[in-house]
Amino acid sequence: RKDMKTYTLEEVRNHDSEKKGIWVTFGQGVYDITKFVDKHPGGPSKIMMAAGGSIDPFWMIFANHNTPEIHSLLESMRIGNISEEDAKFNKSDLYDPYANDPVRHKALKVKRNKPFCAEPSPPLLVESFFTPVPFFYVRNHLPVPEIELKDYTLELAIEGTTKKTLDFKALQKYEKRTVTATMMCGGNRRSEMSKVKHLEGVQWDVGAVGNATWTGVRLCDVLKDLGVNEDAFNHVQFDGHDLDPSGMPYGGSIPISKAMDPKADVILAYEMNGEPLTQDHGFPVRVFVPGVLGARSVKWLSKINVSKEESQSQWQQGDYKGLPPSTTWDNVDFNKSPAIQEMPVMSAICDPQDTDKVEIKNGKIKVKGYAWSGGGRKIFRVDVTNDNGKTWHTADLMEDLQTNEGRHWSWTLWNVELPVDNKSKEVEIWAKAVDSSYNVQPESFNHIYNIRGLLCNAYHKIKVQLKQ
Ligand code: MTE
Ligand code: MO
Repeated sequence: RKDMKTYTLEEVRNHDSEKKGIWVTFGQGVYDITKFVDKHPGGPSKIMMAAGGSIDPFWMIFANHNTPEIHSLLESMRIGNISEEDAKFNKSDLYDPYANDPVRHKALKVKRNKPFCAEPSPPLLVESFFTPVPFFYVRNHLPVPEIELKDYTLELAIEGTTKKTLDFKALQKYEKRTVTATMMCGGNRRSEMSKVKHLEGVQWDVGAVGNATWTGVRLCDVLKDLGVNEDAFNHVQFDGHDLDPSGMPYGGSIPISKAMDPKADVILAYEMNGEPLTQDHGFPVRVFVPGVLGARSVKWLSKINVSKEESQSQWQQGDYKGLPPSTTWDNVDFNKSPAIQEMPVMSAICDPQDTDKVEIKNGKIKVKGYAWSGGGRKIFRVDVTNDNGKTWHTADLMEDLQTNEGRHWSWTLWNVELPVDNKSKEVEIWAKAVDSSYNVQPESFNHIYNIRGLLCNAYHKIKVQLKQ
C-alpha cells in the first residue's frame, strides 16, 4: 500500500459530494466510497456525515463496523494514503465515547462490546419467572447516556411542537402502575438463522429475552392529560437521550391506538423488578411496550411526539422490519415492508443446551424452556419431540400470574420429561409453541430467512449426548 498515491487532507476534504466524488480516510488510507454510499446498510445519510473526512471517530461509536469483512470491503475501495503526520492529526482528538459505560455482571455473555450487547446463559434464564436485573439481556445501539435525576426532563409534543415538559417529580404525580411482562429483542435467536446464510448483526443465542415487573405511569394517562385526540393522529413516537455522532437520538414509534388503550398497559417505567431502573436499562425513565419487540421500548426517554407519521428514526425505517426471504442487500427497499410491532409465537429449549451431556433418570431426560407470543396472546401449549416429530410430548406449563384475556404479556416457562432409548448416544430435541390464536412456529429457518435476521421463531432444535 506504500506505493499508492499520497493525498493531502485538503484534497480529501474537497471530495464530499456525489458530483466531486465521496472520499473518506481511515487511519492512513484514502478511500473512494462514491459507489458504496447508496448501499450502506445504515442508510446514505449516516455515511455522508463522514464525506471528505475521517471515519475513525464514527467507528468508535459504531464499533461493530470494526470487523475483518468490513475492513476488506473498505480496502477494495482504497485509492491512496495520507501522510503519517496527517493521520496523527486526524486521530489527535479521539476519545472513547463508551469509556463511561456502566460495569456489568460477569454472568452476562458479551456479544458485542461497543455498543454493549449481552445475554445470560439459557439455563440461568429459565431458573426464575422474574429475570434478575443483572442477568437481564442488554441491547444498546449507542453509548449509554449519563443522566442525573435532578436534570431529567421529558418533552411532550404534538407534530413536533412542544406542549409540555415534565421533570421526574411531575411525571411521578400520575398514578403509579405496575405491569408484569416479557421483553424480547426482534433479533433473539439470530445465530440459528445465521446457519442458513451468514447474517450481519448481533449473533444472539436464545437469551435476548427477559421477564420483569415494570413500574411507572401509564402512557395513556399522560396523553389524555395532554388532551390528545386519538382520531386525529396515527402514531406515538419516542426518542432516547442516547445520540449518534450527528446528534440524532435512538427512536421508535407505536400505533396511537395501542398508546392510548388503557388495556394495552404501555408504561413510562422508572422501576424494574421494584428497583429504580439501572443505567443500562434506561435510567431514569424508559417506555415499556408489552407484546411488541424490544426495539419500541425506548430507553432514556427524552421525548414523546404524537404524530400522523411513524418515527423517522433509522431503527423504525431501515431496521426492525421483516423483509422477504429472497431480498438481498443489493435490492432491498425498506419502504416496502412495515415496521415490526407485535412479535410472533416463540419458544426455546434452555436446559439442556445444544451439545450438552445429559443424565438419564428412569429412562427419561428432563428438558426446560420458555415460550412467549406477542400481542398479549397466551401460550396454550408447548410440544416437544425427540424422534423428529413422530411422537410429540406435551410440556407442563408453569403457573403464571397474568391471566387476563388478551393481556398475557409474560412468558410461560415449561418443562417436560422425554423417554429416551437407552441404547442411543445422541438425541435431537425439537420444541414448538402454540399461542391463543393457534399460531404455531414454522418448522425451519429456510423459508423465513431475512437479511436483517429478525423474527427468528422456527422450531428450536438441539442435539444432546446421553450419559450412559
Ligand atoms: N432505547 C434506546 N434509547 N437505545 C437503544 O439502543 N435498544 C432497543 C430498546 N430500546 C435501545 C432502546 C432494543 S433493540 C431492545 S431489544 C431493548 O431496548 C433492550 O432493552 P434492555 O437493554 O433494557 O434489555
Ligand atoms: Mo432489539
